[in-house]
Amino acid sequence: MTLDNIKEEIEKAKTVIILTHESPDGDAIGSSLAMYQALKQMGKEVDIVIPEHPKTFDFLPCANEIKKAGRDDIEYDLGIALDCTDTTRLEGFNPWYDTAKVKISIDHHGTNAMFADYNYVDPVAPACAQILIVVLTSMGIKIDKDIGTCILTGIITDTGGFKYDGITTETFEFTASLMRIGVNVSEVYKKVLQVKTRANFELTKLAVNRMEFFEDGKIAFTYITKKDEENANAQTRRP
Ligand SMILES: [Mn+2]
Repeated sequence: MTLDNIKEEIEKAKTVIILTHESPDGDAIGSSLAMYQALKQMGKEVDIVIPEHPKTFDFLPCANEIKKAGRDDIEYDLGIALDCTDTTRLEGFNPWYDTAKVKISIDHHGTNAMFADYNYVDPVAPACAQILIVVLTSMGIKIDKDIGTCILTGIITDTGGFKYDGITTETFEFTASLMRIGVNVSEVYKKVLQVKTRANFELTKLAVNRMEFFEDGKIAFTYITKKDEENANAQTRRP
């Protein structure tokens, strides 16, 4: 079974690189940081590479350990892609994934291209982070407050705050179990969905000002550019 293979490969690996999709959201970052901490708990030499991400997620445990690039002096024993439908979405950092001796992908998109050696894809899960509960538990990892906060961030982001189709009884059971170990669910909720950074506000302003309506107001169109994001200083970039 895939899950057994994944467990086995993770146990065997000494060096691991964790990657996620470009323009990472809370699920991408939360899932990656949860896996990163789990592998650290297991004593692995692990790198998490996310060249830039919205500042909203700077509060997450271990966010300051995220790297801009992988190591070029080694070929990683294992590459893990999270929340990622295909390798083109790994952007310019797929060389480290491509050269990894074994590749794992854990994802919840029905369109996943099954590009890895071991693909654990559950299209019914509302977030990649929710799949990690199963994966990490099967690996014997203790989901502590920090790992739980990262997983919760992924779930809250991808369910729009528990409101989209796809949330399950497990979503709430897991959230309840996090509350029991002291995770402040309402604080995470506010930080992820309600706090507006200055950059966020500036970008919203631009988007609203550029909005155009078509088809009798049934369709609204607007945009922001990469340049706008840079001007608003919206992203945390790794040096
Ligand atoms: Mn996701």
